[in-house]
Amino acid sequence: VTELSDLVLEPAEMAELVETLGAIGEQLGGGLVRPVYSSAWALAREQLASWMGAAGLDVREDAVGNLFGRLRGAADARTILTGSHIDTVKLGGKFDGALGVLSALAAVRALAQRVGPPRRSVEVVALCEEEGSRFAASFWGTRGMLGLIDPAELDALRDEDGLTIGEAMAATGFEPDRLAEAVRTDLDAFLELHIEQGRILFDEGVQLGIVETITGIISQLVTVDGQTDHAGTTPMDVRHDALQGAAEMALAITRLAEAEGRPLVATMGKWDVQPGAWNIVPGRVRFWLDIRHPDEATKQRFAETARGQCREIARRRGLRVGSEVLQDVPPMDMDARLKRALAAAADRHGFSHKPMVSGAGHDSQVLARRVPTAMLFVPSVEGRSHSAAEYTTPEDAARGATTLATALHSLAY
Ligand code: HGY
Ligand code: MN
Ligand code: MN
Repeated sequence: VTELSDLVLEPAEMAELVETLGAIGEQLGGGLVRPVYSSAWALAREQLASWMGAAGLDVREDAVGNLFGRLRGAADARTILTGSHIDTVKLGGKFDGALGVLSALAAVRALAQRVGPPRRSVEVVALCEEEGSRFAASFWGTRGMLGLIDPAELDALRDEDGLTIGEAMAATGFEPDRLAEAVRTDLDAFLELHIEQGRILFDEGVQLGIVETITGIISQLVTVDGQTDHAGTTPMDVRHDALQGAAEMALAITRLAEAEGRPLVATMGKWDVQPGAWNIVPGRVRFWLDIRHPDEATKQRFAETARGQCREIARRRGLRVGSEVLQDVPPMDMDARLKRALAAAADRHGFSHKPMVSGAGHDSQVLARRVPTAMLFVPSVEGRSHSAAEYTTPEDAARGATTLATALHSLAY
């Protein structure tokens, strides 16, 4: 019989895993750069594969670069999958994605070594790409598993050096034309542990979050075209300054979001100003607009209103404006049975928990389209994330991994 203590993971073990993996891709000034199909990404996967192998799991990678460690069950055919993404944002932290992969590894390793073979197979996954930080791919690994990658993306998605995602795959040993082989139809459940990336659990002193709904995200690339002119000789009233127009649009969108109120958020974190000379009136400005809301209709309505404001400002300033939708994922509810399994697991250890909405996007919101899915949050100190300041204490990480191990045990044995 399984003792509850068999399912307990210790803080020291989690800290060791996080620091070892977190060193791969870490920059001298702090922060991680570990985009998909990069050398740091390949090294991180090698480290994970070696841990998985040492734990006695069957190690496999698929056509897009997702890495799996399988604990084979007596009834082997179907799979309970658990994990998260291994890629990071530019100068990200050591926990976003990684802690979900490492908690899955630690949990399944504990089950393998302390409990023995499960009835139903359990698999750890390091999803190859979630962040869209190198290519505007977003959820590339998950979309590969669900057959949601359009082959046209292989030649269309380019990184800042102009390399296509297909070329980057080939350069890392993956064959783009074997994409379809990544599709899986054997998944019965997906559990993703993730840092909260907000500060609700931290502020309220609650130990775990059980996600009800993951917010919807629409990302658009807004292009404003005006006219380059001499900065010194062109009077303000005759300019067609793309930057002034784009700046007015950014302010208008911000005011719209403030008027809409929580939980809507709008962010314009990435800008490109051309030709980018201090003494030339900018002719073309592009900004990436990220809009999120847990209600689909509200999300779409806000995006449309924002587009209308941009058109109005462009007209008034004699500019042209266009927007291209880069990703548009709907909000997604998590699976009731799996949420109950997570809550019951937390209760068995006396860990406090609360239901939450995720303001961050996650692979789970895509996998949930085809597979019953649930997410477990652990606290982020001061809610910091997408930053080198991202931190989760070893004690909180251990509670998360222990809860995951306990929930997996209730599902697979
Ligand atoms: O942007 C997000 O919410 C996620 O970290 N990709
Ligand atoms: Mn992230
Ligand atoms: Mn993440």
